[in-house]
Amino acid sequence: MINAFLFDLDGVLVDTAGFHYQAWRRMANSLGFDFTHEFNETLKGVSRMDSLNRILDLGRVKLSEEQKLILAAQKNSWYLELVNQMTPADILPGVNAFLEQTKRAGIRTALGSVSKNAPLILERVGMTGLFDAVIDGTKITNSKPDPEVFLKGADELNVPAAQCIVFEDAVAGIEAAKRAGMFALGIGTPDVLTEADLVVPSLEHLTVAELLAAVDKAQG
Ligand code: G16
Ligand code: MG
Repeated sequence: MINAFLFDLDGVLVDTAGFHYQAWRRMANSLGFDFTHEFNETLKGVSRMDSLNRILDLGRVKLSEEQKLILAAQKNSWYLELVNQMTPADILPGVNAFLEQTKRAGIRTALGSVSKNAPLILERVGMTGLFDAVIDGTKITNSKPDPEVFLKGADELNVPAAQCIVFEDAVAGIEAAKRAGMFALGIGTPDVLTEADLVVPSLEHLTVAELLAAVDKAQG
């Protein structure tokens, strides 16, 4: 029995995953190195400072904590230049229809994002107030793959973990969902999201009824 859907933000509801990639690459380039799309996959769902540390390790750049904070702020301001241009047209295909079906089915919803910018993004795309609970980077101490963000979401909704489906585009997010004891729906490709219970390319060609039927079948 499924009673709640927990949605990741970046890469599931809106395409800010591409904005993070652009801004981090701009920062790496300014330090004299670059990174690939494959490496970027390992950053998705990972907090700002953890992402920065991983990128600096890759480029073999050693900096003081103070210099790191300056770089993280620079990356965030480049990222926000892109976010501030967002409009409701930036909601990914199929998302609005899927959320309407979710409401009609009486399923509770939460946002589960480690981004500190999540409230701003929701506002830019006109989604503020749409979720029954919002867990963002200001409410958690551990970033994905730690399950904290999804456990807090389920807790605020008062729904047991086993009755939740997590919607995720990130390897770290799928791991967080599984560690939380939830069904993990991957948005992307099965070769990247290998630990997901089910993977679809986007929400565009999936209905709530189809998803619930697939979960029923998977759970026997
Ligand atoms: C997102 C992104 C990550 C980003 C993190 C922190 O997580 O996937 O790439 O580093 O948030 O974002 P910010 O710098 O805006 O606080 P999620 O959980 O929404 O996928
Ligand atoms: Mg994501």
